[in-house]
Amino acid sequence: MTDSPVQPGAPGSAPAPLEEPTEPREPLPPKDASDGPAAVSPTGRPWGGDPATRSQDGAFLTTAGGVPLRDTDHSLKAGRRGPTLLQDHHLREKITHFDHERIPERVVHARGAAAHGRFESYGTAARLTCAQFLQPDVTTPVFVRFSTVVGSRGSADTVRDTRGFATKFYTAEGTFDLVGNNIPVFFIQDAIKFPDVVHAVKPHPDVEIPQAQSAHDTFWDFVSLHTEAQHHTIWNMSDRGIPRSYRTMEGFGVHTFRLVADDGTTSLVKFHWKPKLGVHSLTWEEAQLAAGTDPDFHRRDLALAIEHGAHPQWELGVQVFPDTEDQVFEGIDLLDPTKLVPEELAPVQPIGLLTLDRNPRNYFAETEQVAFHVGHLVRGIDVTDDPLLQGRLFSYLDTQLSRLGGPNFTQLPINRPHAPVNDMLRDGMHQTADHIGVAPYKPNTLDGGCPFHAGADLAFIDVPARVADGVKERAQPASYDDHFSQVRMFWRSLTPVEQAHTAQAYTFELGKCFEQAIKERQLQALAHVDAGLCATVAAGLGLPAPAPTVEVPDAAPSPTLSQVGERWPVDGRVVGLVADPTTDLDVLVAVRDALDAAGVLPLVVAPTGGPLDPARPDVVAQRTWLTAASPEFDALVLLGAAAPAPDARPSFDAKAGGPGADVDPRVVLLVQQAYRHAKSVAAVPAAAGVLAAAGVDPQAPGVLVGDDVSTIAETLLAQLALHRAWERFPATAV
Ligand code: HDE
Repeated sequence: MTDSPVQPGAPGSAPAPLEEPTEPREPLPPKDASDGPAAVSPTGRPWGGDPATRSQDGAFLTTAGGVPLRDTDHSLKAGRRGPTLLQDHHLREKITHFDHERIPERVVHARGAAAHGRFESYGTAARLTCAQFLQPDVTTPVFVRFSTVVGSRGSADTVRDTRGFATKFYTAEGTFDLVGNNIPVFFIQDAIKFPDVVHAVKPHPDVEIPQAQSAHDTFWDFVSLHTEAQHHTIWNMSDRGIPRSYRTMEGFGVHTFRLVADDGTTSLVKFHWKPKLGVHSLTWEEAQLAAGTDPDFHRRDLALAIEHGAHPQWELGVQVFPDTEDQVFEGIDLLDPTKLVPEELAPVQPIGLLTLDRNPRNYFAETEQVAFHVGHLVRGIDVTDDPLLQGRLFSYLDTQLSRLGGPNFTQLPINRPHAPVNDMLRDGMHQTADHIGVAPYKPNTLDGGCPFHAGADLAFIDVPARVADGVKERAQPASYDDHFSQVRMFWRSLTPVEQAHTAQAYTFELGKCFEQAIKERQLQALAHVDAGLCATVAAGLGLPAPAPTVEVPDAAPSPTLSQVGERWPVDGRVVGLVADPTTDLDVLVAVRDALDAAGVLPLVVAPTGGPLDPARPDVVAQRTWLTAASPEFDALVLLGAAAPAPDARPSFDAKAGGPGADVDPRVVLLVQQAYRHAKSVAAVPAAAGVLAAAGVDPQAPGVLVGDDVSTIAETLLAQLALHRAWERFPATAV
């Protein structure tokens, strides 16, 4: 025993206490830094580069062990034309590491994009919760990851799907994760159904198609049978399923949470993120085009906006409900995650501001390795008995074990709490901490009783909430049985044009199914939502519209659920300035400056790359007629006649033959699509022929012909604030 490193009572060690200490003592002295010696070259000069980040700014290539290398392009061979030697330790290290570069992608939400930022608390929630980060004037660093749900890591951004909106707050009291979606309700009421709904929406298991789509038999088979999914499904079929940008999405905590104030009083809340730029969507055709022309549409949009200083912002708000024993508000069961509470009944009260202002440095290290967990809660915020949330409390920890390879994922830099960590969790795969002390257990005397339990003023609060009386059973309350009233409420809250889009989405998705019985069953479900919706979809499918078989209680519409009708800031909107060699560059520059001053991003779209006029290096093409794609632009300004450029491809020529032949076919296509998607199009008189070739009615709402720069800028900005010229959509009455 004499060579044991720590001997109670030995000279130089802390005196051995006879009983378990009751007071915290001074912490143990820190060990020497285990970083190893400073990085120096064999010549004694520093290498440069940061050894901790292993970045690429060091002077020389080394092995993982830091040995400088002279050649990484040739294997070590027995003769120039001979076999490669097993001895080549550099080859083996390089290839072995490469072989293991991938980790399992997330089973859901595999494709994502993320950013760093800050959360500034207004302090308005201080009366509801003692959570430190929600007190007045507290700013907390955050990392937010947005995602699609269904597709795999390499799928497209603009598919019709729910979007994840997960926020990690690195608070001074520990990490709080708000792991939400852009849709306020969920497909299922009980976590035990999650594998079912996910298996149904994922590609068919035999041939693994379709990728990132719900438009197939297994999804509609499930949701038409499991009708509690109908509410979430109608949100997906509405324009909410195809957001314009992550920056223009709402976020929802979905479940009801419980807040605890300093005096112990509790309230029930639902969390909402409200984007400062408003809630906007793509059209279905835009979403499909973008999935082909730019599968990274949302990822790019977020990264570019942040890089250009258009930092997206969301207000965090709460709907607050009394913590009554039944946990029901205005007849709505707060523990049922398929129900929302209309904002007209419980307004969203703002409690803080989120700003995203920094892109990740390394996608894998941050966006891929970030691990969210609904059980990452802080003092003052607790969960409720929502059976979906209860199951999630298990799943998020469990999934990281296979995804990140063991239980030490909170030690990864992106997951590291910003609060001191004093746990007694030890060892395991990928352990990087060098724990000090000999007694990772409680009670102990050998580490002076450390770590001590925190006092009531510091510790996480498990609210002593009453557990409902009852027997142990696999069942749910009767209030969960209403699957249609809020679906109807959502449908009735939409404007006619939004209803038309939703009906088209159902028709498209069911039109992709093969089984007649599935289509008929979903039509039956729609009959319970609205007879008009059911009839429109049935007509599109060429099937009879069934009559409802159950009575669905009516719910008043909730106008806040519509995305149409308000004016929003235009920051970060993108306008294409379509120019050619005949364009008056002074007009172009004046329009560009006016838009730029309003926070809009004008991009010059020219026949080729480079300057339009060698004498004007201030006007350079950012897109060419070949690379421009209409989904990228929120509006167009046509600044020239767009005569066909020599590289216009024959296939385009053929399509645009006839009346438009004197306009470049790629420009015609760009304008046609923008017009069809109800975007604003302004044209100087010299470009009137482009409008004609594209079939644009110069009198249509959102179309302007003229050369007065301030009128062009003002009209465009006013239109952009509305998102689209909604009147241009053929809103067939449904
Ligand atoms: Fe998730 N979910 N989920 N989910 N979820 C995951 O965790 C799960 C649910 C949400 O950007 C997984 O780390 C179950 C609702 C987001 O990293 C996994 C149930 C809501 C993200 C998991 C749900 C969400 C996830 C996969 C039903 C909105 C991405 C990888 C009980 C409130 C987070 C991972 C990120 C990710 C399980 C339902 C949102 C498997 C069992 C409801 C935003 O643990």
